[in-house]
Parts: sequence; structure tokens; C-alpha cells
Amino acid sequence: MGYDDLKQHAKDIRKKIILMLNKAGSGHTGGSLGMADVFAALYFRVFEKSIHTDKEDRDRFILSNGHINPVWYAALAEAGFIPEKELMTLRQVNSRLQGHPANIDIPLVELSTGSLGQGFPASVGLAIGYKMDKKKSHVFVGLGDGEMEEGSIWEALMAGAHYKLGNLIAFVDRNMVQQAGKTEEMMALDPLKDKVEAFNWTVYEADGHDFKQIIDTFEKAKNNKKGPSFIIFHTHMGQGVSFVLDNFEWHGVAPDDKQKEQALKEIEEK
Ligand SMILES: Cc1ncc(C[n+]2csc(CCOP(=O)(O)OP(=O)(O)O)c2C)c(N)n1
Repeated sequence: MGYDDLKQHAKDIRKKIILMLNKAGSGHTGGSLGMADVFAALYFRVFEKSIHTDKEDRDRFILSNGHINPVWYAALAEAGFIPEKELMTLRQVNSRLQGHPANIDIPLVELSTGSLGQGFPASVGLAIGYKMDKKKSHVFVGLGDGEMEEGSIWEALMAGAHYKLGNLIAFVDRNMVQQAGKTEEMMALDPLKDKVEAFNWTVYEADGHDFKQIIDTFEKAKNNKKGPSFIIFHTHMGQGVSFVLDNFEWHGVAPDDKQKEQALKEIEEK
């Protein structure tokens, strides 16, 4: 699939995020919009058929920063794994689609997450299992930069390198903001690349809104067999919608009806 098609999918994913969050009346708009390009690339290029199977040794994906699940559910609907109209049940009682990912019969949702700092260590465990069983499959795990303030993230980094997990690819949404402010003001992470390299991971950096860079970087990480890979995706919270852009106050706020209309217009025109 070419970059123009990917752009169209990312646009559709962003529109779905706006529509589902407006209907729900609550949820995480900023981070979800910011990762729409990475998720379009994941589901329409990077994973190809590797996770689209019920085989035990499929590639696995875990969303450790579970609060941005609107982008995941929108991508799953865009790729045909969940019915599009089900998106409008987000956060409703008895819906499969709750405010954070729940491993309750939703295709490709491997683990319930949302409590920050839990998904990444679990992905290390999965990768150790695949390595012990000599499987060729990969484990992918998405993180938030604010999430990296959790101590368990650094334990997982230690373990991933210790066990030389060439089958593990972690990527972080480096949007420089978190729930209540800028990451560098709340708990500085930089120099992030140096820190993760010091934990013996191979670290890549890429523009998380550039499809060529996103896909090339995932490709490099897949080919790196000597140990675990860590991708820093430089992104903008709210990418595609001017009044959400880089604004941490949109971390966990849903668009009202007027904001929904403006957001859909801007996404369409971009
Ligand atoms: C253990 C735990 N503590 C606190 C929270 C509440 N919480 C949800 S998201 C978030 C901020 C995370 O920041 P980041 O990963 O940068 O997300 P972004 O704002 O970029 O979407 C917090 C504190 C949580 N879900 N889990």
C-alpha cells in the first residue's frame, strides 16, 4: 500500500476517533489523534498478515499506554477487525469497547491495559516465551512518554536487554506532554535516546507523522536480531486538529458537538 492510501486511512482513523469520543462524551482525544499515522502504518503495512491470525505464534501487539485505545479501536475498525458501527458504543455499559483495552473477545487485543507501566513488562515476558520456544514472531509494544515515569518501565528495559530479546520492538509516543503538563517539567526524560541506549537497547528515532520514516524504522527494528529495539516516535498531541495540537489539556477531554464539527472539517481539509 502506498503513502497516499496510508494518508487516507490515517484521516479516516482520525475522523473515527472524533466521532466515537464525541458520542462517548469522555475519553482521550489528544494522544489518540497524535498516534493515528503510526497506527495506520502498523495495520496497513507493518503487521501485514503477521498478527491477522489466530495462530498461537502470531506476532503480538500490546498497548501499554492503554488510555489511547480510541486510536487502536479506530484502526481495528478501519482494517475490518471490528464493525465500524460498534465504535459508537465506546465506554457504554455492556460494550466490548471500554475506556481502556480489555481482553474480552476483541480481535487482536491480547492484554487488558490502562494501568500505566504494566503492558511493557508483560510484553517482555511474551518475548522471553517466544525466544525460549525458538519462534520467529515479534512482540510489539506501544508506550507513552509520561508512562515512562513508571519504575516498572525501567525494570522492563533492564530485562529486555538482559535476555537479548531480538524479537521485542517497543515504541514510544514522544509527544512531550502528559496528563497535567509537559513531560520535561513534570519528570524530565531527556536525553531519552541516551538513557535507553545505556540500558543496551538499539534505539531509533523517527518523525511519527512521516509514513516513510515510520515504515523504514519498523523495518530496521524487525531486522535487528541482536537485542531489543526501541523506537522514539516524535509526534504532536492532537495532530490534525488545530485546537488540540500540542495542548496537554486535551489529554483526556472529548470534543463537544461544535468541536466535533470543526475537527472533522479540519481533518478533511488537511
Ligand atoms: C498507574 C497509573 N497511574 C496514573 C494513571 C492515570 N493516567 C492516565 S494517562 C496518564 C498520563 C500519561 O502520559 P503519556 O503517557 O505521556 O500520555 P499522553 O498524555 O501523551 O496521551 C496518567 C497519569 C494511570 N492510568 N495508571
